[in-house]
Amino acid sequence: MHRRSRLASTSSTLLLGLALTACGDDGAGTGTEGAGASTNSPTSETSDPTGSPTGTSSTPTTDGPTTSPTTASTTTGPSTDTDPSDSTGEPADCPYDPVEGKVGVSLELVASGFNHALHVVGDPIDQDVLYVVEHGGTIKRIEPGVKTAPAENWLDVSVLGGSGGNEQGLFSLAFHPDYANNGLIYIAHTPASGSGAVFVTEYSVSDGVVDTGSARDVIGIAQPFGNHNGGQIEFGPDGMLYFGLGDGGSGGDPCGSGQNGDALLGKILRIDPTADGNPDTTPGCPGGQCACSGLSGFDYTIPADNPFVGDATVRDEVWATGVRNPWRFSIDRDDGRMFIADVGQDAFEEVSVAVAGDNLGWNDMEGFNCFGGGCDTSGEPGGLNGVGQRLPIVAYGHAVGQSISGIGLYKGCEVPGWDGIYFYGDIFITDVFAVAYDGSTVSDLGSVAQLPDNLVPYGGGTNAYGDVFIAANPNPYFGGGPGSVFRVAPSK
Ligand SMILES: [Ca+2]
Ligand SMILES: [Ca+2]
Ligand SMILES: [Ca+2]
Repeated sequence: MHRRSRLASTSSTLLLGLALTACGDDGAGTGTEGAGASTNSPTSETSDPTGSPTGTSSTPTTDGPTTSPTTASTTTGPSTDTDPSDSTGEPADCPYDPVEGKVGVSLELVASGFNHALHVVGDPIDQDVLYVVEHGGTIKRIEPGVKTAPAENWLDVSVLGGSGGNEQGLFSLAFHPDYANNGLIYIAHTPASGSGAVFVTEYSVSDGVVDTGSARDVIGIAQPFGNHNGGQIEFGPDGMLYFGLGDGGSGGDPCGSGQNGDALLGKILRIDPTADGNPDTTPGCPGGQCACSGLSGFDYTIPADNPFVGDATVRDEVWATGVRNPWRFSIDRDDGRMFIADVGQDAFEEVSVAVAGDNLGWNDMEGFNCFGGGCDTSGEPGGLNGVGQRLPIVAYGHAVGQSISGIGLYKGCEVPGWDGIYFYGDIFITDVFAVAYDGSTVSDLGSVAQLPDNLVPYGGGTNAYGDVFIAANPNPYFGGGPGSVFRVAPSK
């Protein structure tokens, strides 16, 4: 397969493109050739994906090539927190002295000692408090200034999400938009059996304590294979809950989920988790190797303005179709666009920016290329191809990385010039990449920082201030050792 160059244009007049500089020397031996400080990486030449894993690809996976990350250009800084929290849930005044103009990235260590950190979420009320989701089913509450993961768990659902496989367990946490009043939180996880489905479960919190007896499964979707569980949940600025689901697993989407409108697998869903009194069921899978039974006993509300309401060919819960394994995504809190880091098969990893009703192409396409059979490769990055499928804004081949992992969309007050920059990485390399997309022009900023100590990004998240945090773990995933959380900060 010939990889056509699909490098995005970078306008020198773009605020976003100018406002961030790559920081640190992306030296030799990173396995990220071409992924340095240029404006067109990691979409560097990747037509020779030698070293890519054989067989099915999954994420997180441990069968990728050994990488040799470089040392980091990382600074650790003091806690930047003041105490601007209020009781309204509204973002407080900026706790930082804003930095104007062109500024590089440093990775500020927040806290260490986590057991496979995957997701970082800010407390909507106590805005200087972070919650760190750990893969095995625990969530740690991190008070300002705390540098080591506390032994105490804020929530322990390890009994729910069996983590015997590297794609099973607890995936993400979301606070209800009206959390200050209703105390509701949501988690996404696999069931106690470890695989076979992905669930979103609601809990109520009072006086900061989770009532584990309040658990209510909002929605669950059966999976024919153990991998590609997706698992990101996040509320959008519209107050709705977005839920990313992988294609059901194995490799190559053998069940055809991505382009099957009757399936909820291979989709981004949009629901109101509030029960409306009408019971809901979710579909099973086709037969054969793709056999799985539908699930029932849920009650959520399908928003009347969902893009496929009224379209009998796609289920009403669906917001976007054609994703493979949207392990991490971030919603733009200003306009509702979704930046999706969609894990590729054996050739390309991609970032796409979706709006309601989009078809993101899988499994007709992998990145900008056809997967398996024919497809339409016309169109510009971020735009539509000739059959109406949304193309990525950036993609990179498996000579760069093997499994993309989204980190977060910057909306912070500290560096106004970074507004709208999406940070992402790959679980096989230490790089932190950055890209922005204003709806017409892609600003591919390439590698802007390196994680220290051979840590790699498994995910991240944001807080009420719009800061971006990185959940980093040792590479390889099961090689042992604790993970850390970093804040994306301006270099001093
Ligand atoms: Ca219902
Ligand atoms: Ca429909
Ligand atoms: Ca795609």
